[in-house]
Amino acid sequence: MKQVLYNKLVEKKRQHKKSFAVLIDPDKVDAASIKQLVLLAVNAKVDYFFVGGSLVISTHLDECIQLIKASCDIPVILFPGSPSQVSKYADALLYLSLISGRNPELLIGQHVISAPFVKQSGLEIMPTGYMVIDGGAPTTVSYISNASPIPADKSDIAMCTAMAGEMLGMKLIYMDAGSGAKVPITEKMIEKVSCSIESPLIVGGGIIEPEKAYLNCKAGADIIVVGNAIEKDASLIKEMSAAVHSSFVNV
Ligand code: 1GP
Repeated sequence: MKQVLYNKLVEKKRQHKKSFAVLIDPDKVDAASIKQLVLLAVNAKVDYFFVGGSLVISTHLDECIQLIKASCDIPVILFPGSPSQVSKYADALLYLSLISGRNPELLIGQHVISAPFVKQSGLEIMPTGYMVIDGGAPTTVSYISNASPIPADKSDIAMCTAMAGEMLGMKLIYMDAGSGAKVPITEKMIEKVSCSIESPLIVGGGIIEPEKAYLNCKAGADIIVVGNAIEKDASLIKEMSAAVHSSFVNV
């Protein structure tokens, strides 16, 4: 299996370099806003675009990705809420298994059904242990997944879940408070999880301030994902990206 982007991620982690990913929900963009986002992202040295959502209604996923790819070299990584959100035009796919939940469909069921199609896509597949953490109110992901999130103050559960995911062979761990979460994940939980795994750690959900992104990186996040806050104010890309990249410590 292809591991080009993944190997780069691992190398970045080895060098203690942090990355910033802008999450694009295909339902919330059109050609003009994509072009504006790409321009801002290139100028701000954004590392990745994540594309997807727990519920995507529009049918222009392929076009969105083609437009991004035609306008910049920033890798596009699919962050799918369902197998219908697979596009061969992206660079890679977060192959998510919802390890924080106990819904067999999202642990393995949908993967079985879509496996031949996903394999045929030619995408780089990134096996990802996906952990939803309680973000203070129900989010689309917590509702759609039909699974309880990990309570925000139960860092030990998060730690053990991430460890189990990694030992089961998952190459990335994604801790997500859910898009638009009222309360983002605590640094305490991020630190506990990051200290217990070797895999790169993605953190997102409810991050609206650059300072929070910076603190998350200091606590051990390797990739910070921001969606909602940028949908509301695209100019935030610059500050967020700078905050994430400034947390790099050359050791
Ligand atoms: C959600 O982690 C992402 O799955 C990003 O969340 O939209 O709240 O930034 P926000």
